[in-house]
Amino acid sequence: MIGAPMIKVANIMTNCRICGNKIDKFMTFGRMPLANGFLTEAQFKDEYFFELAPAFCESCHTFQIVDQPAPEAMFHGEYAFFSQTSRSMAVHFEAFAKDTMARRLGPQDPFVVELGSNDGIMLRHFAKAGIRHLGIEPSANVAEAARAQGVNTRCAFFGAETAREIMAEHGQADIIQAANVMCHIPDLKSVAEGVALLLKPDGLLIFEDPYLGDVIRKTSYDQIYDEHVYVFSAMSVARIFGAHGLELVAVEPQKTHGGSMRYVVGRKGRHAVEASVAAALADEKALGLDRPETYDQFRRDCEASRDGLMAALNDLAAQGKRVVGYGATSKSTTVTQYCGITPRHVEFISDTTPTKQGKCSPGAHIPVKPYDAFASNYPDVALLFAWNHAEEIFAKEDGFRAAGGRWLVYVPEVKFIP
Ligand code: DWN
Repeated sequence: MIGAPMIKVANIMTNCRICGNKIDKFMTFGRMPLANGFLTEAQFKDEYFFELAPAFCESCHTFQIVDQPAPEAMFHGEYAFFSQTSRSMAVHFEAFAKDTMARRLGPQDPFVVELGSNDGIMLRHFAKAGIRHLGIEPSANVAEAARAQGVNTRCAFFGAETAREIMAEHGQADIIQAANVMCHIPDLKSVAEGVALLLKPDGLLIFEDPYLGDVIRKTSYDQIYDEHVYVFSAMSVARIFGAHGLELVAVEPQKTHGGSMRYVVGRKGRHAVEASVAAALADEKALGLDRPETYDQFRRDCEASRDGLMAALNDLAAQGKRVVGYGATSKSTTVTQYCGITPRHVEFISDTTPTKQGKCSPGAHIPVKPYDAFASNYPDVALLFAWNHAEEIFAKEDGFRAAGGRWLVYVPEVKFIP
């Protein structure tokens, strides 16, 4: 655990966080460190581990991890992830902000709140347009980065209490947005309560997160890690917010993070429910997201993916090939730890985030180096941990391919490119 108080408490759930039904893990990814717990050698001895094991609630169909480290252990003053490290995500968030402004925002002095506003990557567009806004961000360092760009930011976790404080200061919100945030919050009841308080009568909550349908279809098991306590579906979102007088009124699939879903939620009966909701629910039923057999199959798919990736990496090691990881993602912690990838397989991981460089990856302790280390001495193979940014990365890495380099990917299947 880096830069945070030594909180070793994990929240082990035997009951669903949403409906209270009994839950049990359907598989385990084993002993896991914090996904963003990049560390120095001196910190190896104090490294925090927990068991990463997902469960599916047979009653409300919410996919969740059983054991989660305390939020303060994961989100703190030295949080390693900054949204602005990917150009395509910056483009995506600008489009998200502009779509909200064009289609969802009323004309009269609207007020927009963003939960988990990170470094202000989305809210800065509202700030630029002169729209009243407030970001709620629990990690002090990223909140500061947002303020430096003129984005009003409060350093806090969001819940009913914070909602009351915001209302007292600014009034109710027209829009509450969140991107890749809701799935991080264990106490969603408090968030839904806060949303129900803070939203104007015709206001909307619009949020997006990695989509369970894509995780199951693509075996992208690396979306499961400490920070992602939930992986949502339309089924689970309808149920979670439905219990608080709110209703799912639209869903919009997104390409980001290997397949995400944007959910639009309003007060019950205040908005027409779009056809996209019924279509998504039918699609999820057809995919079996409400059936335990689907998750048994997912476990087998994860094992096959792990075996395929390790066969490829062991083969490369036996041939004496140089393999370098590309992107020290949070997701890669699940992959390295579950599969058993070590510095013997992957020499180092190249990453453009200064706070990760010079440290080692959590658990596997693979050194993280600046991009120059990759570009100045291309390896034989680059293991694409940042597979969700493949389009952006492939477009700028012609030189690596021209030098004979190959990509190794594992989502949706283990394969070499070209
Ligand atoms: O939900 C979450 C998502 C949105 O972001 C968080 N819990 C944490 C984080 O997850 P992640 O670390 O898996 O996200 P990314 O966007 O897949 O991380 C990409 C990593 O790769 C960053 O560390 C930056 C790096 N990178 C790079 O070195 N070169 C990225 C690109 C595009 C590049 O060209």
